[in-house]
Amino acid sequence: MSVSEGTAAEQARFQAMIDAEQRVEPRDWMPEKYRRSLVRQISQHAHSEVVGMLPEGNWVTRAPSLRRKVALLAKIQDEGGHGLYLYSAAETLGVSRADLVDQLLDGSAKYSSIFNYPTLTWADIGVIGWLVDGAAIVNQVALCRCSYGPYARAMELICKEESFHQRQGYELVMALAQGTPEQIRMAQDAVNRWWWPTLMMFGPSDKTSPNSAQSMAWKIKRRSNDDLRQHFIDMTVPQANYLGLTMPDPDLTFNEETGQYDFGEPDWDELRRVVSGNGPCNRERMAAKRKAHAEGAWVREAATAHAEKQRRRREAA
Ligand code: FAQ
Repeated sequence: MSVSEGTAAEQARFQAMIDAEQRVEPRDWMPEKYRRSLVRQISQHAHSEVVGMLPEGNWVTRAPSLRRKVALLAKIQDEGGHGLYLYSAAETLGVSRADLVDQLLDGSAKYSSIFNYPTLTWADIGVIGWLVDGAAIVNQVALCRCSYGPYARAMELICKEESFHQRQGYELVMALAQGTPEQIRMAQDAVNRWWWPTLMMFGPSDKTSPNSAQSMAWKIKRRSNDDLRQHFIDMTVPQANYLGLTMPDPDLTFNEETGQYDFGEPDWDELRRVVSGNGPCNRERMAAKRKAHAEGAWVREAATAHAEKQRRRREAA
């Protein structure tokens, strides 16, 4: 990997690759700002996957049946795996996973706002699968065409697993929506609490998103925040209609002319508050991550010692 300011020829070759839809690989020369923007986005994405295990982990011991418990455990394990792929993709850009994790733990790195909301009832677990994984897929399908090879390839595998997560969430919510009046009420309450935070996952509006224009020009991002949000809404509202559930937005209406749903304005102040560390569960999430990291220190030490012993053995042979 070469990340200097670059010669005119290197810059031209990089731009030609982007224009020709060729993937940039770790050994190719790339502008330093392109590299840094990728490290920023991929590491935030990795942190989101691992912090995202916490709200769901909260319900493992309370899943209502063995079948639901197994599905939830498998999903949470998948999210941990996604974090590992993504940390590895970031490492191809010359940063270490240990440094990225330190940035998460010292509070200097961001992770998705959505994981700072509490999971109050079992219905929240279904709604996370249906809405949160649904939103993640819409975003990540576009990222499968990201110009940086290792990130795009990680996205392809992750999208396949997220599709399964979304299906299990939808099936769980359907069971509740077809259940007793109390179960229906619980499902609707979860939708009411998660709908707006899910829409905020796509980031600020295009008018105020500082990174979008450059990321789109470099083909890191293929679709804008607002474009993806609209696509998610158009896809999801008919699913809610089928379930007999409603979204908590009085302005949500189908527009016959555009063929899309019109919707109300998300509370951008709330997004800013949550992203800056003041959401309902930010402190709890970070405390849990710091505790797990401290308690796992001996595992990292043992694995490093084992790897070192293996290396010496190979050298001696
Ligand atoms: N939360 O200029 P933009 C999942 C930040 S994975 C927190 O628009 P950009 C799987 C943004 O980073 C979910 N921060 O930024 C799962 C930037 O800060 P910076 C995660 C946010 O990068 C499911 C600043 O605001 N997915 O759910 C948020 O062009 C269930 C300005 O924003 C990804 O990370 C937010 N919602 O677009 C796991 C996908 N929105 O860096 C467990 C990859 C914005 O300048 C259970 N990432 N910010 O300091 C992306 O597509 C993009 O990075 C966006 C933001 C769309 C998130």
